[in-house]
Amino acid sequence: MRRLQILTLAVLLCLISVAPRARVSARKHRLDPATYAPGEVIVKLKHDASALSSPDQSERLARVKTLASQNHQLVSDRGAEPLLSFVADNATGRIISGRGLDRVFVLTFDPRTDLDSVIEDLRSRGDVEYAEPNYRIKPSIVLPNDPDFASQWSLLNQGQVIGDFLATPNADIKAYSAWDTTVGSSSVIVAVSDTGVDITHPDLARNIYTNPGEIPGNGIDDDKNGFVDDVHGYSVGDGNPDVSDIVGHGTQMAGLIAAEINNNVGIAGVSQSKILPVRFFKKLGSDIGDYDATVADAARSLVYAVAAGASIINASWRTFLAPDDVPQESALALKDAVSAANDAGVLLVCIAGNEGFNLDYSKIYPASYQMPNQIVVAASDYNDEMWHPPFSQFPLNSGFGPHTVDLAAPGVSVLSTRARGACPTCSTSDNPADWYSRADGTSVSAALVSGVAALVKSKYPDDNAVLLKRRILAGVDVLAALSPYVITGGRLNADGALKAVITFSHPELTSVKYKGGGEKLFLYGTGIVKGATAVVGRTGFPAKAKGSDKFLARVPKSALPSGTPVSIKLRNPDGGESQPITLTR
Ligand SMILES: [Ca+2]
Ligand SMILES: [Ca+2]
Ligand SMILES: [Ca+2]
Repeated sequence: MRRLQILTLAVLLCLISVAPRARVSARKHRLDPATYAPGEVIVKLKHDASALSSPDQSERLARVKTLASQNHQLVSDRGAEPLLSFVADNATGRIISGRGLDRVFVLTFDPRTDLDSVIEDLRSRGDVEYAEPNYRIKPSIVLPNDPDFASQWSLLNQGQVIGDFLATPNADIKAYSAWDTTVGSSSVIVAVSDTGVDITHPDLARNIYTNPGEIPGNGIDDDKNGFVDDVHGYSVGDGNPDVSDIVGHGTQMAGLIAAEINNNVGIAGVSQSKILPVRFFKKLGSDIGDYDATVADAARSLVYAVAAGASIINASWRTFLAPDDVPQESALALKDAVSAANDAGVLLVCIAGNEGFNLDYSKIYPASYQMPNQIVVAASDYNDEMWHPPFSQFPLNSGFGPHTVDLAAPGVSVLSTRARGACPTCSTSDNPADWYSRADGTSVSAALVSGVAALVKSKYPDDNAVLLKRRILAGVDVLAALSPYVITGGRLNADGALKAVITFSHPELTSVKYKGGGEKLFLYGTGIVKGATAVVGRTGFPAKAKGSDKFLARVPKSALPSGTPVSIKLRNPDGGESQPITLTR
């Protein structure tokens, strides 16, 4: 995909012409250059922008370049790229266009350019919906310490000694009890949006997702989803199917979620479900520390995961921004991608971060979008207290937020799989005993929540993100030590989530009618309440009441391609969904 874009760009180089013009920035807070990719700006055009009026992608791109380079010098080799290639007539394309991600472009300016002034300039244009730096993303890495096979206290805590400390019995997620109900279904896909996964690790290999429609290594996008040879996931940052772990972080997440149980090797993950590796961190140089990722890459990873059919996405990373520097709304392309996941009913498990921020006041992304499909996780320790430095409760290591962070889950000294090879936290040993390590942090906590979400989805295959989240939150063990810090006041409990009794509505959709001229979708049914969403294919549109049993959603033609049957259902805010009706325009 990327190669094609570059070819297209090469053809267009002649179009860059205008010289840079210096401008003085009036912004009070200048951006910290360490927080974004040098010279890169993400811009989203309005849907009626003149640059988008051509149906031809090359022509559109040329016009975007012209627009962007009016006052500033774009770099010549990759001056403007679409965030995601527009493939209108497949499922991926409709997910992309559903939230306008086909109108988002990554612009690369000369690195000496004053980006504050570029952004100010772009924001002043009538055609621009938003413009911002391409912020960097960091995985919440905590270096592992020595492996110890004695126990996985997070799953079953019997009061064992952990390092120099004594654990509290039952400060665990009750995985052993939960496994009496289910050990997880292989039809549930959990995307690990991360640094890659060691897919041949002996404790992971059999729980890695295989794309049934893709023939490996033939250079052809056999299943026509827009990604060539994506058999075991994809590397969306580098634009190739190599998902090997370049940092070691994603492999830890994968093991926590779904390491193989009862195989006489290593550890047990929470759920025997399928891991979909979606690498968005890019290798920048030959040094093992040379890797990076941006908001653009992270947004691509979420779209890929949704299109590939994941029902849960583990997002154990956050924007690099220090909360004091963060404007109220930022990383907006990532927000669009989270919206796309929300539309599709895909659960996004997010971290509260490892810096002790109170997210009620400090913004970190994606956690701070606070959308219905997001669950935000803090780290607790083996005594069921918030993760804190040794011998002192303050300040906390774990992020928290009594109004913004949903629950805590074990995140201290938790054993998981370790990637093999050359990467910052990889093992180079030939001894399989070294292919495990302990890790700390909210990344770990989020992965355990993703594992529990997979268990719940295994028991309730029809659950969407909202229902999965409600069961997980209803199932927590409420603990006095956690109550001041998280919304539920509790720690993850797998057994509790499986057994939680929740009530939700059962809206009924009786018929649908599309009036193409005005792009109006009328929905008729009962039990539909205020705030309902019309889910068309995998994109959501607000459904407004027009009388007692009639609802109206404004749905563009692109969501209902002529001659293609599309499933339409209604989703109430409590997560209750109607049966779908298939409509062909
Ligand atoms: Ca493919
Ligand atoms: Ca292929
Ligand atoms: Ca195992």
